[in-house]
Amino acid sequence: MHLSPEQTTANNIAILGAGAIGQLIFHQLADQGVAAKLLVRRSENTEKKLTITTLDGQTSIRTAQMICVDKLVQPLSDINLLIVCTKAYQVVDAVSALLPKLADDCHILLLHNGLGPHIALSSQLKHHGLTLGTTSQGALKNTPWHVTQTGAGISQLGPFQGPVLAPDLQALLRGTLPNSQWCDPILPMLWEKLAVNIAINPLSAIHHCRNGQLAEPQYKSTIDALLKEVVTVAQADGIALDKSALSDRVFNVIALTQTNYSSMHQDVHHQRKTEIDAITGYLLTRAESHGITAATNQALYEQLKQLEQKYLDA
Ligand code: KPL
Repeated sequence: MHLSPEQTTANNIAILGAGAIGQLIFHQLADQGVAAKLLVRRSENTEKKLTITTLDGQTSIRTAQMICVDKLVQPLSDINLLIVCTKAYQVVDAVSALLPKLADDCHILLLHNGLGPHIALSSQLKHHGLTLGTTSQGALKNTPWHVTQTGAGISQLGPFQGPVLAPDLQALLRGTLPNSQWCDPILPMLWEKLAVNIAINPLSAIHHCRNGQLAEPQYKSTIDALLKEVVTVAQADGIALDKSALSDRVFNVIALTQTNYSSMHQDVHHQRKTEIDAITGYLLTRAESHGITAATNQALYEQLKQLEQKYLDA
């Protein structure tokens, strides 16, 4: 199926980052009649054909307006929502560089893995509303501009700072992201998702295994210790988490994604920088600020950093 590009509404949305999730959301917005612009690095300001294969096996091709952030001359004054889908370690630099080009009333939604960039950004955002979110939708890139949706997942969004996202944009996002919820407060939800990533990502990357293998008995006590530390640090941060509910959630995700390789496993496998600093690293930073030791997380963090350093330095 080939869809025409004139799917515009009064909502001017830009997606920063054209990874699998950024492209998936581009197509999901197009299904709602919104032609989002894609803000990327290393591209021409041009139109590109983007292809998606959805869970039901249907393939669609759409035209996207690409804007190269390194070649921005004009302000992006017409954008009223910026959805940030970059890697966690790119968020602060990428958003900071864009801020002077955005209108004061442009709302920002962070939709990356892990936590942390919201703290660094919050002092820079004088006027912009900031919404935080998490999505467990699955998507893989077959080629740079063809994504395949691999799992339905859920999305949770909620206000963090400044003006709250306008009701029509909230409604649009709720209609765009399948199984999505508006959560106020949002931080407990983001901590729960962080706990899942803390339990699964470093272990699967260090042991070169699929998520499903972490259900084997030899990993049980480590996962238990990792989650106990998460609960303690979250508590000190004012977030109450239930250890047994967290553990159920982690083993449920392990079962549901048993044949998948975690994103951190894939990053290590392809010798890319990982998101460990926004996952385990965030927990350790919060632990340190409260004078708490998180020994099991600390040990995995160091192991993963050593692994990563070997190929990043090579
Ligand atoms: O979010 C994930 C990731 O890989 O980053 C999980 C939930 C662990 C699924 O693989």
